[in-house]
Amino acid sequence: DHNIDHDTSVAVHLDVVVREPPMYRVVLLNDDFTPMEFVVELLMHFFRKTAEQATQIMLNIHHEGVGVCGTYPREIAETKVAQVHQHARTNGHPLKCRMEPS
Ligand code: TYC
Repeated sequence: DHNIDHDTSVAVHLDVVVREPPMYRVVLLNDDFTPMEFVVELLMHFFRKTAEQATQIMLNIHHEGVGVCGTYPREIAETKVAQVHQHARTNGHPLKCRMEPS
């Protein structure tokens, strides 16, 4: 009969495919002014690094010019960049933070 609602009388087949979200690296850039200790403490606080991990990452940035702090889905990466800039500006440092597709 043409009045039957087939959505209520027939089981609808759903192929549910869950994929990983696109990921972004959050990187810090070197500069000549931001104190090393400030960068280490920032890496511990915002990127959950140990003191040893944070020191290694900071020194890598100091020597290479750029370094990866972490890799996150887009919205989380955007929040990390904003938090780093807010924290750096509040404390009078020119530290730059960026995100890039990974
Ligand atoms: N180059 C800075 C100094 O000598 C330290 C520094 C490290 C700054 C990493 C920024 O992302 C940075 N005080």
